[in-house]
Amino acid sequence: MSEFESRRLSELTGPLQNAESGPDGSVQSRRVFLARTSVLTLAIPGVGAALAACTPTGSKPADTTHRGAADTGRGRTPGTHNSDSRLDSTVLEAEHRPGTSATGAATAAGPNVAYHRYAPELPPLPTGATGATGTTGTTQRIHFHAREAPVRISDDTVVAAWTFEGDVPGPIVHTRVGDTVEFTLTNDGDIPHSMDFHAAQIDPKEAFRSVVKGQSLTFTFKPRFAGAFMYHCGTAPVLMHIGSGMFGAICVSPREPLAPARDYVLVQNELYLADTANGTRASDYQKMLKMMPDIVCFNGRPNQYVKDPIRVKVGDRVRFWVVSAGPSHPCNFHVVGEQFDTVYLGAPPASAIRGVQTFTVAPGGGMIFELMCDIPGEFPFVNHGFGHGQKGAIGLLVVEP
Ligand SMILES: [Cu+2]
Repeated sequence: MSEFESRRLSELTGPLQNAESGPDGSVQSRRVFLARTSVLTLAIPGVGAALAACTPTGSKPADTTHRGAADTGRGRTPGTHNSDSRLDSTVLEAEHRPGTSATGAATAAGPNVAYHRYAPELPPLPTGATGATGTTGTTQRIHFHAREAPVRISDDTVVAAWTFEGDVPGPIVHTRVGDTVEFTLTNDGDIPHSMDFHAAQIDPKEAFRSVVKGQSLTFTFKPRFAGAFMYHCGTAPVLMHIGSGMFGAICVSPREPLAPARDYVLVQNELYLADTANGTRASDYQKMLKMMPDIVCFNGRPNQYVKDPIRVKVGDRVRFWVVSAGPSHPCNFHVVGEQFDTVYLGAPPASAIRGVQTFTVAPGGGMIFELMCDIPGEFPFVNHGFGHGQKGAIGLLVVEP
């Protein structure tokens, strides 16, 4: 970043951080909040470019022969503008509390939403089936709907979430190096959303651009490297969209299978909560900026694997695919009473290190941790940054005889 850009960014972040409260503590002008947010996103390299690509002049014809090419035509009304950050003002102009995720669909019927445990098991690689969400040969077709919906994260808390497929995190995607992922996003939400796969090497201006309500976007890519990767909505402000639930894991296996193991996916995220009128909690953008989360958890729910542990047997190898979705904090992954015999710093099977107690997964990153369950017992897996562990980033691995 140049000195000019650096100075520009600091000029912009200052006012934004102070934009939330008026003299009486109420939220200040929605327009002021929005304007500053929009300008900030334009100042961030990549995000600004992505926004520019959302204009008609930024669109390019589809090139479906190129690896990672985006299909700009499917489901898209010709001439329709894609999102820019100004459209995110929907968040601020509706009847709900400004600067939160409390869009209408995200809060409707919130108190009546049922709790469910997020299944942490890595789904098997798709095999040969065909269909809307199946595979054809080595092509896996995936269709996600962006949807604003209430999600119960505990007995007493329902969050007005922005989701992929109605849950937080979104579905676990499992693919393989060199296979093709053909991904379609349809936006059923009120505000623009998008998809950014960290496992893809692709032109983000095309593939990761925002999609407005009722429209779809399709792109394809072939993962080059194995590993645990994050996916997330990249619509501005990205902080708000990740912080409101639009993230998940895409696990890429190497061509040569890894050693047999019990594979589990843990996506750590933070929640920054505000109250709404009907008791549903909403994600609070100003709290996100201050990076002081109310909850830090694995797979969207605090302490869910303490209440309902992950269970394996003595002799099992356990492989954790750990993704740190943030939006802002890392996961310092540790299993109490155990040691990782293998941690892959990069793509497995290369870059393995041995005999590890704790390793930090950066926000927006993912790593694979393996251990052998030689003895029975209850082994807590935690974010060993215990301010986060205390807020819900803890679970139990129960090793049965
Ligand atoms: Cu979004």
